[in-house]
Amino acid sequence: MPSPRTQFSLGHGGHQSPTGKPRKCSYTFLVPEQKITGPICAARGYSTDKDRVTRLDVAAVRDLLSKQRGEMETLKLVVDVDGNLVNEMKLLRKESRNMNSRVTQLYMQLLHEIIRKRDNSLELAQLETRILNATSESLRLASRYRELETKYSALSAVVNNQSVLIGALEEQCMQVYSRRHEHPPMGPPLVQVVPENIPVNVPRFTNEIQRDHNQRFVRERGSRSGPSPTGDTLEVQNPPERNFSTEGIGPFRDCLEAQEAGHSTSGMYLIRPDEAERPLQVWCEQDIDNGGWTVIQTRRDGSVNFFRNWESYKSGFGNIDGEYWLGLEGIYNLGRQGDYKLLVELEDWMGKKVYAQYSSFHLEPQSEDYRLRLGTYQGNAGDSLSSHNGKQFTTLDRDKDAFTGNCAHFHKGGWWYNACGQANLNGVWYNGGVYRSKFQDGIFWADYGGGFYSMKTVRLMIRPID
Ligand SMILES: [Ca+2]
Repeated sequence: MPSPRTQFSLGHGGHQSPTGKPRKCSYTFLVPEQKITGPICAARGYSTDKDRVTRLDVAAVRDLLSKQRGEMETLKLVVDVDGNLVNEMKLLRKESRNMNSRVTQLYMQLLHEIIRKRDNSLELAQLETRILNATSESLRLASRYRELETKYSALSAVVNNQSVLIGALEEQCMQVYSRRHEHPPMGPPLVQVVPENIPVNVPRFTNEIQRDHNQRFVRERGSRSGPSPTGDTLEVQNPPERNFSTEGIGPFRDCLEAQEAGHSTSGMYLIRPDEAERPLQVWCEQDIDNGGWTVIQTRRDGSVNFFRNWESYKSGFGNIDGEYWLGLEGIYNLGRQGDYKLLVELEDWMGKKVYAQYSSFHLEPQSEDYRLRLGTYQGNAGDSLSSHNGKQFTTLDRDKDAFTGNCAHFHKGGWWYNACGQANLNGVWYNGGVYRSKFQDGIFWADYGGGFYSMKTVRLMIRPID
């Protein structure tokens, strides 16, 4: 770039200096600075031509461009339409695929359903078969049960007959070996009641009997003669043990009065009936059937011997919190002070309890041998006591029954025997229910279990009529 003033220097030869040497001249041109306002072009002529062509071209190209643009638009539209079609196609394809898979799914479902239905129908058929089998099985069991019932009846009859036979044979043996000339006593007819209710258990023949009297009874059984009717092998000569004490709450007229006085728990109470000479200890049952029940007899474990004489049965014996007999005089005194009803509670060896209730109950005085007076029966144990209604009390040493012999001897207890009885609740306590004995001497209630089924527990209780 030149400075604002460009210097041009020109050399001039030929001149020489006075010193003999050629002289040199120099010129300096000052050129004013020229202002350049436009572009400096190196080849201006050619550019001008080119510029003119380009404008035409530009117009043409613009035309072309706009045409092409229009075509592009058209194409774009076409492309758009095509794109939409493609998309639609894609969607349709997708839908078709979905439909296919749905159809497959439905087909599988249908197959599954068909299989399931087939399974169901198979199961149904199996169930039907099973029901048919069960029905035939139950029919078979029912007929088997009937057979067993028949067998049971037959066996009961056999047991009864065999007992009679054994008795007869024993008597014959006794005649032969003891050379006794008098006829031995024949037993009373056996109870032949086929009870409506048979305690369900495995019949178990047992000779286990009352605990504290096992020895004696075994000995008696060993001799095969039974206890003598005179009872000299029993406790007749001994005063009966009795642990009745004067302890207890009371005295009240009876257990209902005790209950009404606010004593609502079952237990030992002291009572003194109106005409009684002395108070008596009793067990009051305040829990069942509204309470107020005076228990006059209990059997439950064979701990007390009930094969006793008249005096024992008159005055009572046993343990109030165990087995006991209140005493005929006491029961008589209770019964004469009001109107009483009687409840007999029986429990079999399966633990099932049944009841017999009599609408009224009292005893006649000793001068009438404590004759039993009963009202009408209701309950689920069966009525095995009404046949004893109006009968006097019989013990080993006081025969007031209708039988030629002494029923107390055969049934081994004291009771209002007829000839002899449908009930023997003061008999021998046998363990296990069904027992084997020469006579029907167990604690039986003929309408519940028959004559050779001994109850597990028994309670006789009385309560004033509401
Ligand atoms: Ca008699």
